[in-house]
Amino acid sequence: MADIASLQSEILATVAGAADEAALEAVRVATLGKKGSVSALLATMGSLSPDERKFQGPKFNGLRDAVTEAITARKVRLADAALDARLASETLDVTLPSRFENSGTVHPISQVLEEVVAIFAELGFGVAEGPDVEFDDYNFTRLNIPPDHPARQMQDTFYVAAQADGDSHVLRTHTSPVQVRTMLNAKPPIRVISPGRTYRVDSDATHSPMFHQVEALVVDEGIHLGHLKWTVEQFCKAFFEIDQIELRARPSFFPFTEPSLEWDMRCDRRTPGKITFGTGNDWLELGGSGMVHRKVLENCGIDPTKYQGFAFGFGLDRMAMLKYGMPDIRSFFESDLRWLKHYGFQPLDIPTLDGGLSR
Ligand code: 2NM
Repeated sequence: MADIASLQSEILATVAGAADEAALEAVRVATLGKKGSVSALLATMGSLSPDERKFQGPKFNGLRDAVTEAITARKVRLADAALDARLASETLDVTLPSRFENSGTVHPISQVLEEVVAIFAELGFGVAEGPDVEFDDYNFTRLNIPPDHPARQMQDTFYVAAQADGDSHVLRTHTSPVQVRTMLNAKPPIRVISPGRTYRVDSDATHSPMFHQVEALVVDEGIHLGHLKWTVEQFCKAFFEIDQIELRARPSFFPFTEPSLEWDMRCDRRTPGKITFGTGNDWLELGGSGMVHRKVLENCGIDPTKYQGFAFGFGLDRMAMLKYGMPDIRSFFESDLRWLKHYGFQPLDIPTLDGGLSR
């Protein structure tokens, strides 16, 4: 009968010496495999007398368990070492461009946002942001929108369930509350745009319950309608990339501006599905504007006897649709890969005024 203790230490030494997973597998086959040394020993149990079996059985089983355990442990060590070696030897160049067929595209809204930011940056405007879930106070009250104003109605506004702080919240219906926050926190001169998501209870081909707005705000001494018109004009020329435009102002009403104006741009829509800007006999609605109401300035801690302001706002989605000829606002939010491939922009084409906004 073999000396089990010395057989075990011999096998464990071989296990410990196995240099890789293949060598270890060879040891396993040679010991625990069908024709292995340990298996052969276990096979002799059947021919032992009951007394011998009682004596040798536990030793055989102990040997098999010790060898199994040693091989398993060694296997884990070797696998870890193999992974470490692989990680050390393989490198991944994350700066390599992706394959064209796998690369994503810049969403038209992101592209148009970049274009708008670039245009206003050139004019000296900063970018201000605020939360989508906004205080009722900032979204309505401070903007001179009284409690009974139709804009507050449940049919138009997404109200948010009461919060622990007791304040009333809404999903902002415009980005004007960002302008409120800006005026509360900064001293004139103020020149900011506030791009972002806005929410209204509305859905059809030209309205989405979530859409994007950009508003511009200028507050300083001696600001007047001329500054407003010039800024709208500069923006439109740069955004639509045309030198000659004609703007038309219509009187309007917003609670937060006085006077209030809406701007149209001359265009040609005689060919169905196509708009040309600058010439033609038609008018395209751009957005609303006005001189910031003195009550709004007061509500935001600005002295209306010293400072004046103008503001205007437009829909980013609408601007994208007009510039790039997209017929349905809902397609912006459907994540249809074919649509994104068709209308999306290349990630490295950053819009600049001198390089061209929309290459
Ligand atoms: C518009 C139209 C007219 C506007 C007003 C203000 C604020 F906060 F200064 F009062 N921000 N934006 C404004 C004015 C927005 O969007 C159609």
